[in-house]
Amino acid sequence: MMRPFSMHLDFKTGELLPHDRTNIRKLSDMRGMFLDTDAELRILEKEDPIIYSFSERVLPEENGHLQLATTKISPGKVGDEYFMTKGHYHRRPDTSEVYLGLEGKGCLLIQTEKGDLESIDMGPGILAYIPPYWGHRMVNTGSTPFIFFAVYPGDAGHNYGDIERTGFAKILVERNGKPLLIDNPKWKRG
Ligand code: M6P
Ligand code: ZN
Repeated sequence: MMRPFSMHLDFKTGELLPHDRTNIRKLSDMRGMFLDTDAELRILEKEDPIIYSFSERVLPEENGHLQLATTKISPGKVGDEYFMTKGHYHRRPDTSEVYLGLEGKGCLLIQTEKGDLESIDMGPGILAYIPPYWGHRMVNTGSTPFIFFAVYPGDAGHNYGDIERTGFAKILVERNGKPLLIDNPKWKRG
């Protein structure tokens, strides 16, 4: 039987101590996921920016356990589309998740496979509950790193599937200096 434990979560930096691994997602790991592929190429000719990183404590991928992670999304855009996580459904689709905003300004996109989409503005202290069956992607709509904490069932797993090809039904772009949610022309109903 696992022994109880505690960790330290720095609310300003999102650092979770101790953690077992940090995963880094660069623009080259997300090819084709932003709408403006010409803008993506122009950036990649010069550099390969870190879009986001997330640190996890490795816990059993079993029913009854929980997974804990903090994610930091860099500020920035590809064309006029804000940096974001890949987004995913759960491999076990009947599992939920909690996202808690810690620092910066962001937006959560949540959608069903049929494309019923909702958005929730995120910031420090905003807690979002993602019910079973809803895919989820976080977007940094601010000019500083956007940091959030996540907790989800141990055996939820990740299903990127169609999201890697067609994305979400809507995308977040900057218009007149402000975020605007628009239809994603590439999206196809699952
Ligand atoms: C959060 C959690 C993780 C997820 C990570 C990055 O920390 O939801 O499960 O892996 O964000 O998001 P994604 O897997 O969509 O790239
Ligand atoms: Zn999830």
